[in-house]
Amino acid sequence: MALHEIIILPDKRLRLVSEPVGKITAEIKKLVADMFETMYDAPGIGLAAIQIGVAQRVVTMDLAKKEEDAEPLVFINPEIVWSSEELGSYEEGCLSIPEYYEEVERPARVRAKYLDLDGNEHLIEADGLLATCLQHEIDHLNGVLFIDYISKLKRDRVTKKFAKVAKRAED
Ligand code: GNR
Ligand code: NI
Repeated sequence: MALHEIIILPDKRLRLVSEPVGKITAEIKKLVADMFETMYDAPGIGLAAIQIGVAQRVVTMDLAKKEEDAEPLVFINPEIVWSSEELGSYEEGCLSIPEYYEEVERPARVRAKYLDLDGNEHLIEADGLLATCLQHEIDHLNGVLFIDYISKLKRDRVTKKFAKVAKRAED
């Protein structure tokens, strides 16, 4: 396994649309292992492959509380097939936009299909944090970030702040 650097705003790779996984090869399994190591180290509750610079439709997640046993989840080629009209609101954060948190409204419940690491297809219905996190991660696979859902004023403010930090790191 290997710990990877998490790419952060304004890295343009965060806006790429990731490619579907074809065959689940040893390389994909290594990618998943590296993603878990990187996600647990951060720490974060979810990670999309693009956050370590790999534009493949792979997501890792673990929503277990600190005092609970780990519950690693892997979603390959995840796709939302149904969303509730009812919305829910969560204070979201993103490892690619460190230390910035904002309330985001999304469908409260979703159904998603995905492949597991053996290539078997699953359909799940999610609510609560799982629904939020699944939508947040699938957005990453499509080059979408949670700040795309907040007001333009707030988005411009956070975008400028990260651009400034990146610029300062240059010189
Ligand atoms: O660690 C994370 N926490 C989180 C909290 C609320 C909504 C979404 C998330 S996902 C985030 C990790 C991350 O950036 N995944 O892409
Ligand atoms: Ni994120």
